[in-house]
Amino acid sequence: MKSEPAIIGEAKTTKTAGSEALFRRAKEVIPGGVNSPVRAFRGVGGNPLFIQRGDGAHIYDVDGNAYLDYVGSWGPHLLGHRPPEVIQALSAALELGTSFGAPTGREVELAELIIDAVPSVEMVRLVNSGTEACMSAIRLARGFTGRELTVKFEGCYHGHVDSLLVKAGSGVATLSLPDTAGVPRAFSDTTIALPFNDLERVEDAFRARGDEIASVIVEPVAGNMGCVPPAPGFLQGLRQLTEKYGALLIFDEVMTGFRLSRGGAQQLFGITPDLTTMGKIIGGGLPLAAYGGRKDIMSKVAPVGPIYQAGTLSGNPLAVTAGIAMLRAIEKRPELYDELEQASNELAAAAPAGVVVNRVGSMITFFFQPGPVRNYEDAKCSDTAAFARFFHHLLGRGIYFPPSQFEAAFLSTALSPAHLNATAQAIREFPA
Ligand code: KE4
Repeated sequence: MKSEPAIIGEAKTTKTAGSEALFRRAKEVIPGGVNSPVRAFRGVGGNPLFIQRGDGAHIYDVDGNAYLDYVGSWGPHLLGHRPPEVIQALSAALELGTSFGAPTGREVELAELIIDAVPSVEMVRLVNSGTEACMSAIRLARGFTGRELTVKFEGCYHGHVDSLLVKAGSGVATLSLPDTAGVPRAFSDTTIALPFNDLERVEDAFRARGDEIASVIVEPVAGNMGCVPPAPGFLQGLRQLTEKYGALLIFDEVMTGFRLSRGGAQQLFGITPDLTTMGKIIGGGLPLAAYGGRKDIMSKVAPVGPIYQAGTLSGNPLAVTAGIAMLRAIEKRPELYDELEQASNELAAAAPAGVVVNRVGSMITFFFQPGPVRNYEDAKCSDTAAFARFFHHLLGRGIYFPPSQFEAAFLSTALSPAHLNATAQAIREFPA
């Protein structure tokens, strides 16, 4: 085990020549020098750090600087970097090969683990990304209902699915991009985007076009406009409206799945969706996601049904191995969710004056505004320049937060009390 870095949280100047040189090279060959826009630090200014490795609660950049990691690869690393169970399983799996394009027993095992953990999932299909999972789930909903419209919520992000890039969150919000560049009007017209937490507007949409709406897709706890919890009764209201009008309720739990509880947000809030998308944690840091739900719906997916979805590397043996190790490790530690709830409460208590904190379990966002933040319009009133100063204040103290006001920070079980104390102290020292 490599030695822990120097005490985190003390202001220090950091050498970043290596990252800067790599960034210059990267921008010549990769759009914006990154393979995903939100990594580019456009939301906070400055240049992205190029990461050499991760271990436990830390990531280390190419210049040797250590950071407490509150991004966790945008969610997968619930147990911190390189959890022993995952690394050992992957090392053994490498001896068996990487991909076969044929079914493997491990895929069955992971499917069974997901079904055992997530209350509403009776059958599941493994894919490679959350985008694929959400794209497939809304297609399945259209095919199953024979309807064409999808209801989504402003500020929620379900991957770069053509028809869902309408008032989307995450990188789209961070970069203030026009919603539908490159997406034909015919696609975006199949999506109705409504304010999150506004049940009346959902009811109005169903009254007006209920017989055309195939599904409502929602992040049950929004993370892509920053963390925004569901208002009391909102999720239950969506469940009742979709049942009343014959539409499917899709919980996008790519971020919340296995993060907020072993059964995800649906277990935490006691709601049973028709379909669920998952990702991030279930791949243990490797490319793996899934969509699943009622057997009568999933049985419409090819090759048993007429709704096609496929993938060369779907259920990839290495990713599945990491996922199995992750879910088994989580299963052994049911107390981790209470521990992370207390940990995020400690950070929230350190918030500067004038900053409102939204959090659910290990998802937390410091909004630089008095609040409340209940939806995307509220979130957009935040002082993003102040957030950028906060981000760099923490970074200079060896603490790596998401480089955007419109993202959730993630806590991992690898964070020790000393790490949390140092982080809370650094937050308190932020000059308001
Ligand atoms: P991916 O295609 O990025 O695996 O998953 C898309 C997705 C779907 N649904 C939810 C709720 C998500 O949060 C995501 C992806 N999350 C972002 C971070 N907020 C990924 C980070 C990035 O785009 O680089």
